[in-house]
Amino acid sequence: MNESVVERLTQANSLLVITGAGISAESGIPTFRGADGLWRNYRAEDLATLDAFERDPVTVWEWYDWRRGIIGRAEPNPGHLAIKDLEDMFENFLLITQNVDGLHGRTGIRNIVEIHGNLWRTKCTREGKISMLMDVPLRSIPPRCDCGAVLRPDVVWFGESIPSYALDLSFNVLEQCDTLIVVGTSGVVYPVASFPQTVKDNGGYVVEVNVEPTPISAIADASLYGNSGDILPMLVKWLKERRK
Ligand code: BV8
Repeated sequence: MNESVVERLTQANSLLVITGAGISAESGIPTFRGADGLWRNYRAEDLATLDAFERDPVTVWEWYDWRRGIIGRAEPNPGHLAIKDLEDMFENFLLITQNVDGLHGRTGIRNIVEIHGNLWRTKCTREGKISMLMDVPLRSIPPRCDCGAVLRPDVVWFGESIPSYALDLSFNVLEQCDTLIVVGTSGVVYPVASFPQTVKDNGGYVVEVNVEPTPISAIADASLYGNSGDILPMLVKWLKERRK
């Protein structure tokens, strides 16, 4: 483990963690841009849009039903659990996740922003009402609200704005945090892709955890290459030993 990283994390006062699809890869969930990310040869970017949903809600819901089936059988992995440990170790802590799989929430983590939403929630396309829908598989495609209107997944699609509460909270923490660990993201989806640079611009220390270099590697103070399910528990173990 990189000694300077542990040293800097030991001194951190406010820790921000950002995760992407890579944190869930070891739980068996396909990443967005990885080789296993395709479904019926569609690219995620082509399906995760309002336009695709309005054009073909059945196909988009079949894609979510497929993902919900995989996620429903998945468990949080040691990487998710290590981030929960970090929350317990730092008084000022926030997790911003781009993932919509809900796996972080299943660790009991409290200080979390699901900035792209959660695919276990639905929103009525007529009333805007938010509900939980846990059926796996879905009983009808597309699922409908009691009012009869089609439901949509309560996620942020490409071309849609991030909910203002999530953006405001994220921007506040970006200004205040002195340390960022960014895990398992290719760093290509905005606005989250711009967050590590914002932390750097504010004098913060940025650690990247990924299996391969990304655009974030160019600005990170340290890049730890390997599986997040291996690296994060090791980081937590070292931090706990330094705090004894
Ligand atoms: C917005 C929910 C205002 C749906 C998702 C500025 C410049 C350019 C473009 C834009 C811009 N501002 C806005 C845009 C447009 C767009 C955008 O960024 N497009 C990109 C493609 C260029 N952004 C938006 O539309 C956002 N809205 O900004 O509103 C606006 C709107 C329009 C125009 C201007 C302004 C909304 C974006 C949200 C999209 N919704 N998900 C759903 O999931 O069903 S995004 C989707 O991508 C997921 O949430 C996913 O988490 C996220 C990011 O992808 P990654 O997590 O990074 O996943 P990926 O597969 O790419 O990478 C996985 C990584 O893990 C890899 O690096 C891999 O090496 C690593 N890895 C793998 N295994 C492991 C591992 N690491 C560690 N351990 C392992 N074991």
